Amino acid sequence: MQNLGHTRSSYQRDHLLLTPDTFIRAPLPGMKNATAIVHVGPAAGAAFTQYTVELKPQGSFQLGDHQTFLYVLDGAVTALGKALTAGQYAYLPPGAQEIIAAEQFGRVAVIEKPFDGFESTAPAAFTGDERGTEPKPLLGDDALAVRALIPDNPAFDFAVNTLTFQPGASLPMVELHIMEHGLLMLEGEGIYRLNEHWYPVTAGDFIYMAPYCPQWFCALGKKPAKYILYKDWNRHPFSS
Ligand code: UGY
Ligand code: MN
Repeated sequence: MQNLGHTRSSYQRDHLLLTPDTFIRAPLPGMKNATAIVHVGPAAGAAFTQYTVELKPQGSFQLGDHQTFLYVLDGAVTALGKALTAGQYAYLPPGAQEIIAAEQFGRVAVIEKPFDGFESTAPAAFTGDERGTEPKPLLGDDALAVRALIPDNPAFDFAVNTLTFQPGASLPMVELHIMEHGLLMLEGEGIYRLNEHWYPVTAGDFIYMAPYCPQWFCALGKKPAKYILYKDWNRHPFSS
């Protein structure tokens, strides 16, 4: 734990890198035998919230008022009456009041976003399995596979994708866009460029990118690098 004051974590005007050595665990209201690592929220300027929940045996937590996306990282949890294991996920509309529970243990990535879609009501709840989603090459690059976990439907006001980079693969360009991102590194390692900083990143790290943060990634090492990525989507720029 003692790193003589050194960490890769960094908080800048338009991005945030949080590495596991700086994670602080605290339960959120309604959590039982569970704790949360809050990665980002309005306090850092984000229009969404992302946290990781760690559940012990008989652990549970209740969803808040906003629409929620859950992605199981480890273990097993029950949501919408289904047992979900690593790589499986669920979407819940606002006000679902769902209780997510683990019999043994679970680790879940949670994204919450106030609904701001084209339609007046949010889409219905659903569950899915990443293994059942079709990998699509990004801009024709077979070394970079994108899996969309949220249906391509304008009723949704955000997207969650996983991106898997073969060693040496990179984003085809430095991206600079109005959408913000929450990113959790799931596997492997690489270099993330965020604005004028180049960070070595590895599995377990979290990144927040504010609107217009210049961004680029290249996978290093001998194994693929993979991350799960939130972005606001299908929204007019006048939306809050
Ligand atoms: O979809 C995206 O904006 C994505 N390619 N960005 C990223 O990976 N930083
Ligand atoms: Mn992007």
